[in-house]
Amino acid sequence: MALIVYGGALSPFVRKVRVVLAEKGVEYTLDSVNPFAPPPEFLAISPLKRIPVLRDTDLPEPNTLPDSSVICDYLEHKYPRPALYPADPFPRARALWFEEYADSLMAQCIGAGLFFERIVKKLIGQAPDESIPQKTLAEKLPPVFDYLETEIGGNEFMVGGAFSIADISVTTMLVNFLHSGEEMDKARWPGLAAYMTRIHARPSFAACIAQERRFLEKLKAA
Ligand SMILES: N[C@@H](CCC(=O)N[C@@H](CS)C(=O)NCC(=O)O)C(=O)O
Repeated sequence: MALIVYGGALSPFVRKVRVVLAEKGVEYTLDSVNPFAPPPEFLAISPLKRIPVLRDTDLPEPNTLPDSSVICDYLEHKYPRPALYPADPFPRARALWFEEYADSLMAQCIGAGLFFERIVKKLIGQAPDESIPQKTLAEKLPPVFDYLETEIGGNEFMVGGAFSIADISVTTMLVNFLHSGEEMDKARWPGLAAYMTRIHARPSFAACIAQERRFLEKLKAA
């Protein structure tokens, strides 16, 4: 297979790339890398020490790209159909904004503030500090969900009436919210809850989520 994705399946950023590949019907190999104990050769291709990194073996070296947003943009240009970025300038920019919002504030709240404490710490053998998720759930996440509830309104998709990188970026973060043992409050955020469930039911997301749940079940049992 020409494409190799380096990274762990539970990462929201790795999932974002995997969903883009699945939506475009592109085969790839997932090469597992633990970003908290990366092998030395990984540091050479990921100067920020983060996953994912993509390698395109169709190309001569250097043929690696770090960063999910850079990778997704590359995949969109290499495999344009189906398009996952709106064509018109303003909707395209709005989709990029939601990608940025997801990768920054949502990742901070859900990644560092919840998933890291409850799941990653277990994986790396550290003691969790449950006061961090409690503060995240009480103070940090509600304004994020309020904002998304307003933005989604009664629409099917976040931007431009079509599935896009905005939906992938926002809802990949929500997978980690669910993996952390939380549920979306349907009474408080009905539009967001329905939207999340709809997007997660797409085969591209559902396949990743099922695989990750099997892994998490084993982790719980261990
Ligand atoms: N902006 C990066 C963020 C990637 C990222 O933060 N990945 C996390 C895993 S979810 C990571 O590698 N963390 C390791 C670390 O921060 O040391 C992207 O979009 O790929």
